[in-house]
Amino acid sequence: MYDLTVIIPTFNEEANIRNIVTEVDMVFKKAGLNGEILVVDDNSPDRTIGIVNELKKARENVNLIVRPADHGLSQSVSEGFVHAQSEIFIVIDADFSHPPALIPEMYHEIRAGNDVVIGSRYMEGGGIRKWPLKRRIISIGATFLGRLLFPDVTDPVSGFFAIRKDVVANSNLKPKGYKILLEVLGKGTWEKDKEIPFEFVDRESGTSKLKVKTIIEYAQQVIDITIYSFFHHHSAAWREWKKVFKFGLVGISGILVNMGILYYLKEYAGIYYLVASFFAIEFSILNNFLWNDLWTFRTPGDHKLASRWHRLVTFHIVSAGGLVINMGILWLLTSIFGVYYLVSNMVGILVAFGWNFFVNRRITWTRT
Ligand SMILES: Nc1nc2c(ncn2[C@@H]2O[C@H](COP(=O)(O)OP(=O)(O)O)[C@@H](O)[C@H]2O)c(=O)[nH]1
Ligand SMILES: [Mg+2]
Repeated sequence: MYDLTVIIPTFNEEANIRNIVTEVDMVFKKAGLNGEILVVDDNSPDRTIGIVNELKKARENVNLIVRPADHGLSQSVSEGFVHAQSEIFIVIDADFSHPPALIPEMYHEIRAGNDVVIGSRYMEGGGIRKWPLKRRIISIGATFLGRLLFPDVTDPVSGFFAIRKDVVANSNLKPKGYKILLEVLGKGTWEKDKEIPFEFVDRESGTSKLKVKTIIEYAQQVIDITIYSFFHHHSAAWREWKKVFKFGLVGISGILVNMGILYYLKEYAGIYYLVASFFAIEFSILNNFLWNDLWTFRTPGDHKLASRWHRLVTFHIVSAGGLVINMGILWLLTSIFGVYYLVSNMVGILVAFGWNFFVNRRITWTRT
């Protein structure tokens, strides 16, 4: 039994495979790790398979799976999960876009109790070198979509990550396309994650296999994970949905507070209704803040947040933005497009709700 398994998916990597295997093995030796290297190849027509077979002769910790059918990066990685001979898996590209030197740190973070450790390009200290604008835009779009499901993860589509075996052992991964990490986060069983920054470097040798089809498959995957989460309440995406529902309930309570205070101040205290409304709005914001702080976004233990005053101020600013969005849409749809004002207002409320939730989730109640 090995300490860990480094899974390397390959397709036509004859220019890189020897170097990456050698380097990973050197990292093992330096860190004193008894590691397995598992190459999962999609029956490459080039010399990849031959080279790995040669490497296997000299090193008994190198293994190879050749997949004759169901071609695909994610499928290959998840087949690697099934055949790996250890309890800790690390996935890394063959083309040196991911630094093997980080392998020991990822391994130790899993040993320290994290279920998932992600090499992140999008957190402080991370980055991307030598990527054309088109790739950057696609990646940012994919990351944005992925963050809707996992707002705490800065790089939910990274190809460089480590997991504990139990995370995927009983999950029914149906990966397609490129983004195996998103599938693991969506359908795996995990609580604690940690990200480590790294600088992604585009390949020097061989070619990328990203195609338009990949982008369409990715959108399907996001929808699939969303639907899956509705029926599997242990999933991390469901934890996120629960927050959306709670946020919505809190919003409704805020409407009641707003109406009640407006009515009271105007009818019983005789205050001019616009002045009364100002107080009603402020009280509803305070009401919502408290419920969201103590209930919706209550996080157990070690997830550090900004100070409560800080959160209160941010929440006010975001709420003000929501108000502007709501009124802006109401005005735009009604006065410019002639939509019935109650319909416009409904659209405005929904968009403002989306704004309030996501921005607060990402800024006010994000972990520091
Ligand atoms: N098994 C397998 N590996 C793949 C496939 N497509 C890409 N890879 C490997 O996955 C890693 C990342 O692929 P790459 O084309 O560099 O993607 P990019 O870095 O996003 O441009 C490399 O190690 C590839 O050899 C595939 O269909 N099957
Ligand atoms: Mg690459």
